[in-house]
Amino acid sequence: MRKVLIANRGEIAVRIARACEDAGLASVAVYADIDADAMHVGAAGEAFSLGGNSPADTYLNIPKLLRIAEASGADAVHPGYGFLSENADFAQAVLDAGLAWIGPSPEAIRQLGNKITAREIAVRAGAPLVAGSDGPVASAAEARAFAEEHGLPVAIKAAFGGGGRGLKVVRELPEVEEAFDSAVREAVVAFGRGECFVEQYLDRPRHVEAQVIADTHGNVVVVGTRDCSLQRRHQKLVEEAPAPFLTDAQRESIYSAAKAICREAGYTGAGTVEFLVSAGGAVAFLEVNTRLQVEHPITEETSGIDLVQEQLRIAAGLPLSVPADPEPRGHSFEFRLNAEDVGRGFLPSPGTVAAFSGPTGPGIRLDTGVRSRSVVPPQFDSLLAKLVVTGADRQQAIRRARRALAEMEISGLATVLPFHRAVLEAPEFTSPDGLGVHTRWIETEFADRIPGDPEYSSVAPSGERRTITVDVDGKRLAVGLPADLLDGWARSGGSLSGVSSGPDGGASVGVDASSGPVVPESAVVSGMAGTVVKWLVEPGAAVDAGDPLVVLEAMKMETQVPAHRGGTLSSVVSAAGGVVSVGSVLGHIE
Ligand code: MV4
Repeated sequence: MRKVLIANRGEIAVRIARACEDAGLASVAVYADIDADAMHVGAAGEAFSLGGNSPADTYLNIPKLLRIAEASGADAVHPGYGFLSENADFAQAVLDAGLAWIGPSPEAIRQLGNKITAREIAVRAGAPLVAGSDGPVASAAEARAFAEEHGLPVAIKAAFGGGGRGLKVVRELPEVEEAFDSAVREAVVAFGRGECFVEQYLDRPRHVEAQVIADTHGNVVVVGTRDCSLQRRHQKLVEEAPAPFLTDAQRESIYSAAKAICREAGYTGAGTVEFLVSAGGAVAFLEVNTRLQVEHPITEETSGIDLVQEQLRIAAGLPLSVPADPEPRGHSFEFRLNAEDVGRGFLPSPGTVAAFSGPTGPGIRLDTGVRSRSVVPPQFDSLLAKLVVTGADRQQAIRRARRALAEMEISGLATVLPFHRAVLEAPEFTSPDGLGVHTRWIETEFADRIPGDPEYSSVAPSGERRTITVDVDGKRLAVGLPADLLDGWARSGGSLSGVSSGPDGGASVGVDASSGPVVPESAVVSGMAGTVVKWLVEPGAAVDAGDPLVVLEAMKMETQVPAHRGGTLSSVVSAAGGVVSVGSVLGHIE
């Protein structure tokens, strides 16, 4: 192996180019037109244009990548993460072209990429698992039978799901049918295959994963654990290593299951075995990611092992440079620096980075794909850089992270920096006595503590104000608020036309028509832009507040809109197939 083609962009392409240089290997970058001046292009020894700007024309285009590999004289391909990294056909095409593939075998990618066969491997390996269906379920009736036998809640999952697509949680038996149909529809739209399976659902778990490396000589090493519970809508935001507050028995179970699964799958390369740790402490295998992950640096910092170097060694047929599972040393956090506007529901905010200036000093590592004046195009991932902070223990790392995030400066576009600074003030996260966060914590308990970025957020006022009425302890008050604030709330999933009051008589909000658009109390308002898939209720039917009314689809994910109040569905304004935007009236409940 002498020259590596890097089939990726951004910070991970820079990271791989550095590893090649450190290993004495030449490297080749590829770039979309818009990335011609991007940082990853200069980081590699040479660079070739892909031509075009869509993902399909560039970093996902297998023929173009193979042609550039040949033209450049590359003898190996590193796919990074995302794009083609878990595409078994690409891995096979690379091997068929006589090149080394820096990743697991196409067969291992295929077996573990299908969550049904991955589960079968985990069963054979003796890994801890929640109860699940034996292979795919053929019908909603089979899914219902599973729920009747094992109890609720259950998760209906697409075999080829990912990023939350094709995942439906069922808490009441009558919901099984619609959830099953929805999971199958989503999976067909997103992956072209609708197979689904069913599992017992664990509520509020932590997400703990094991980093493994395996060579072609039969050596498998667990390099460490990570806790990745701080996610929003299946996008990780903060990760830490090693996973804190695990008992010895939990850690032992994760290490031995991760190794047994890799051996059973004939796995080689770097990979991640994911587990859920339930509130009660039970460990359950979830899935295997057959790639280098975004959060690999925190494991590198707490193990002293360069995971990309190990990937290069494994692909070259060398044994691991690591004799045994290393003991973790110190504690690391990773903060993903995404160009997203926290105040607008984490809306991607492409543009140009005006200034980019990172912290320095003890315990700081900044893996970046951008610098001052870099262009952040809208068609690719919004991850700009990763701030990795390490301390001797978790508390020192937290104090260092506060300091590092205060020093970090990114201007010109909105980033998630205000979110990270707020997380480090949350006692559930920083407490030395235990981890009070779980995989849905950001969207639930933390949701109303997420600040906007005053410089970029939608709350930068348009000047328009709207009056809403609220009940406070049963007393009706009129409150004038910036219209942008109410719109932002609607965008993040709230309903403009009304929120039901809690049993304790909490505030109920309705829009009064004193200024701005008039939305009658009867209106079911869309909190998102998307397409109407189907109505779950016929016009004329009685509904209770909270009943699921209509299914919307956006970005290949389905969402149910609940009734904002009880009454009769008097009319449907947006029928199935209709395209709606934020604030569109879907129908009326009289
Ligand atoms: C689960 C689960 C609870 N119980 N399976 C979400 C993505 C998909 N790949 C698997 N996911 C989950 N599967 C059972 N049996 C909870 C989740 C889940 C989740 C998992 C990891 C990290 C974040 C998550 C957020 C919501 C749900």
